[in-house]
Amino acid sequence: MKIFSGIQPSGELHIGNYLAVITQWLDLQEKNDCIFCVVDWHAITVPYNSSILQQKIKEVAAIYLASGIDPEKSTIFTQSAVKEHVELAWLLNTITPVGDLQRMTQFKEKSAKHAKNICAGLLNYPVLMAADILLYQTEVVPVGQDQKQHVELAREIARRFNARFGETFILPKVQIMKIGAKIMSLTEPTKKMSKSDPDQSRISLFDTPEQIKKKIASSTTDSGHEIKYNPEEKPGISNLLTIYSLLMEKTIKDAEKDFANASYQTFKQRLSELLVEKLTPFREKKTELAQSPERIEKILKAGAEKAGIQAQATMAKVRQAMGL
Ligand code: AQP
Repeated sequence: MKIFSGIQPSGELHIGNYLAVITQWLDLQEKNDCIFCVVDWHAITVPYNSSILQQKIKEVAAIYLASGIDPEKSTIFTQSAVKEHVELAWLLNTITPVGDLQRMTQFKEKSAKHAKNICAGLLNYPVLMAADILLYQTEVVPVGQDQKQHVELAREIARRFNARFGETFILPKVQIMKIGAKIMSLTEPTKKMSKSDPDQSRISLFDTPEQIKKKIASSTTDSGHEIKYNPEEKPGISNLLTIYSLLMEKTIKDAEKDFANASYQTFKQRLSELLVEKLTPFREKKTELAQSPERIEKILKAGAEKAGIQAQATMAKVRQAMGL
């Protein structure tokens, strides 16, 4: 199967990105034709620091590699290195109703967050994402819960294009985790953990053991003392239990049993130790990769060449279908 997914170089990647998305990629890359992109054109739809964008792109690529994404098996590249993404996005803009874009949850949330800076690019973000997906005739798009709506819109755009101009695109399907598709903020557990929110609200993949311990110890929990999964009544504990069960590869029920008579404090201590143990290889690999930036550049360049060939083939079909 053809798989496409990406992450924006827009801040510090966190365990939500890893547990909900990158772990899916690791499974999928074994038996599928996978493309994993660093989606830099998406990251510039909200205010950003241009002087560190290149560094952030390399950091995200380093995380892909540190997580176990294998450039021999999967294609890894930077979105802006394959210009066909913007060409297709423009063409798809011409068949996408503005109303569809205005009702997107992410557009509403991000325009509220950046009220003084709502650019047309933010509204058109899902069209660029549709182009990313459709350019590679993608069948499955593994993402977190918050991106499900955008993948469904990409499918609808493909369906509309095919109906108007003839069969051109495969209709992509979304794939999300049954548990953990939305990891919540540590400080406000009814909101999703986000790269661009304050540091104490998330566990970043490169956090030190001290930072991890401090963040988990001060994470918001709920009244009561039972370690039980109940997102409505106990959002904080339920979120921590979800993280624990995914890291331990256990069911939520088994995770609850591990802490049947334990206090919140004991549970938090155990979770901190587990996170330290699981995240240490990320920091080590990052240090190792930082010493050979040319390796990442080489992988991204080779990936862009490979992706470019596929993108050009799709664009030839699209231009012909549209009479261009
Ligand atoms: N909290 C989360 N839980 C589960 N999955 C998540 N994803 C993001 N946050 C969570 C998934 O990670 C992938 C990459 O996300 P993105 O770079 O496209 O950015 P985003 O969805 O806008 O997430 P962020 O972290 O909140 O970034 P900023 O703050 O830059 O907007 C996606 O598949 C996403 O679903």
